[in-house]
Amino acid sequence: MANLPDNRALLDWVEECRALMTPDEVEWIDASEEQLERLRTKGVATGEMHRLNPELLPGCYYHRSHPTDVARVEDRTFICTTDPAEAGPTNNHMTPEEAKARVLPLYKGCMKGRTMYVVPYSMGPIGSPFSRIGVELTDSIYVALSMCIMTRAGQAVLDELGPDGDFVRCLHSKGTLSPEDRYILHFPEEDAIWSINSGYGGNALQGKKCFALRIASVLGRREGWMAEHMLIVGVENPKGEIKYIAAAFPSACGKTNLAMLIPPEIYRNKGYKVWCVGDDIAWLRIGKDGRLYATNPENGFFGVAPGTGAKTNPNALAATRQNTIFTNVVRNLKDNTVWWEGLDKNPPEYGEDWLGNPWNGKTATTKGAQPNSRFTSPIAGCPCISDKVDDPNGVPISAIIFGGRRARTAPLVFESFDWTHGVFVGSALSSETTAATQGKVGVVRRDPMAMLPFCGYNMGDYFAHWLDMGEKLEHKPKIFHVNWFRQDKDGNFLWPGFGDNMRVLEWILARCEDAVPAVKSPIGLLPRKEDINVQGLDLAPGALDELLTVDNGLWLEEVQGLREFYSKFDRLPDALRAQLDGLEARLKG
Ligand code: OXD
Ligand code: MN
Repeated sequence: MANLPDNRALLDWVEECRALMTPDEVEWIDASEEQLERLRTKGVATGEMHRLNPELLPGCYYHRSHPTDVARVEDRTFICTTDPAEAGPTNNHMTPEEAKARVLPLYKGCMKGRTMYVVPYSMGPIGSPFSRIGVELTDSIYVALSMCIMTRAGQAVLDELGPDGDFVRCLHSKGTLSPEDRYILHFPEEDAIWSINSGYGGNALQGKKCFALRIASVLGRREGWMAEHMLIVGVENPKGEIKYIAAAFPSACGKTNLAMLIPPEIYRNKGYKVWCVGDDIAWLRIGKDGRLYATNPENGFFGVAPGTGAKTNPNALAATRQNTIFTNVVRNLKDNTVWWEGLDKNPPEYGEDWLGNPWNGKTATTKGAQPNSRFTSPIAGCPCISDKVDDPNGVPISAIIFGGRRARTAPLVFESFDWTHGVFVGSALSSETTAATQGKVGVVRRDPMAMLPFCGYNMGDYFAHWLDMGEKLEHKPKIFHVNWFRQDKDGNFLWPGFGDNMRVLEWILARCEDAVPAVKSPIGLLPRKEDINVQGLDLAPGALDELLTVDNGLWLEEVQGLREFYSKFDRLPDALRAQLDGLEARLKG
């Protein structure tokens, strides 16, 4: 039994929501092992979850979401502010009144026959000045258990909250799972989140995108810090010094892989190591010493399963070998384990696909795992986890990296001229669709700072906030752009990626220490060819030259595309428009 604090605001709100949704029971989550085990057993009994092989996958469970409910629903995601201009041109908007009028009737009585779980959780180490508390009410055991993996949840959070502590009010119900009535609503004026009719993680585990990005971005602007869609990684050199990097890539561009990179053998032999602090979200603040500090507000990984294998990311795979909940992957009925495309070359013959149909991996013509199938794993299970993940002050950031998937335009790496130019580079972040995902190569999707679906306020103001943070930072991290996905004329990748991205990180960190010179180009500072270590790499002849080439013609097209994108924003800071003009002039120059 949880020990409840005498927090009137919390107790009144829980009672108000109970009266609205009328669950049969209310259970407070203290996250004791005894309670969690009872919930797992209940989840198995109701069929919500299936217990996997305790020898091969100890503490692991299998879950399926509804087939119409397998991804974030951006068209059903709203920022609910009194003034639509506060949500800005890149978000869906409803006023709080409109949103509540539409959704309150859906919540009415929606938990009848169910238990309402009250999940107190902390984003960030409990008690850190960086951290924030949320309380999620949910009628899903899967959500309650997943929140206990993804966040620090339970009694310690209630104790931290105490009688006067403030919290983000998070309301979730599976409802009927009806897609037409599915809503993901954010109320930044009252620090509240409501989602209904989805059980999918990105919509229902509200600590992640809803709180730690959309609501937190608003808090950050108000209070002078930043919530970003960034991994955090530490690179240890042979002297034992660790430098930290934060990097923003749009979804499906390899954030988790970079966060858990294994350096190539020549680096490992010299003593280089890489430590993962986080793979998806960074909260960034200015420290007393005038540097930028980052914490990972999460406590687990909500990773895409397909493509995660012993070659691509052995550290992520190791994290999934215990205490993990798998969603929508293949069930191997022979040994009661799981499988997905890209795990290994040995799919089960006697399996069940993500829809629950019999599936034989040796003869199947359809994919067994849903392409967005997931694992929810505790961060502690990752072999390269940094010993700083629980540090209340976070880690000092030496470099910020933006990255996208561009076949031709962006070079392997470049450095921005200064902070303002770096903010411009982030605002221009984009990725191209690939043949594999869309059937059409080269369609550019603009995704500023990889935050397009996650910025909780007007993106013009968000750019201004970035510029303002730069003004306040006495020691600014350098800002870089990378592109692991450059292709030759025949569509072959020029760069091997994965562990070999260490070679680029080495250049980036050398630049942060002014240890190597760089070459000025119209778009930024490029490496000299000899400063990228290619020892032991089997690059095609001329590949490195091509990787470092800037094609002025293509970049002038990029300027046009960006001008069009910028025309959406009525609150675009002048400094960014000036940067765009400056880039055009240099390219024409
Ligand atoms: C995620 C995403 O799930 O970016 O992390 O979509
Ligand atoms: Mn993400």
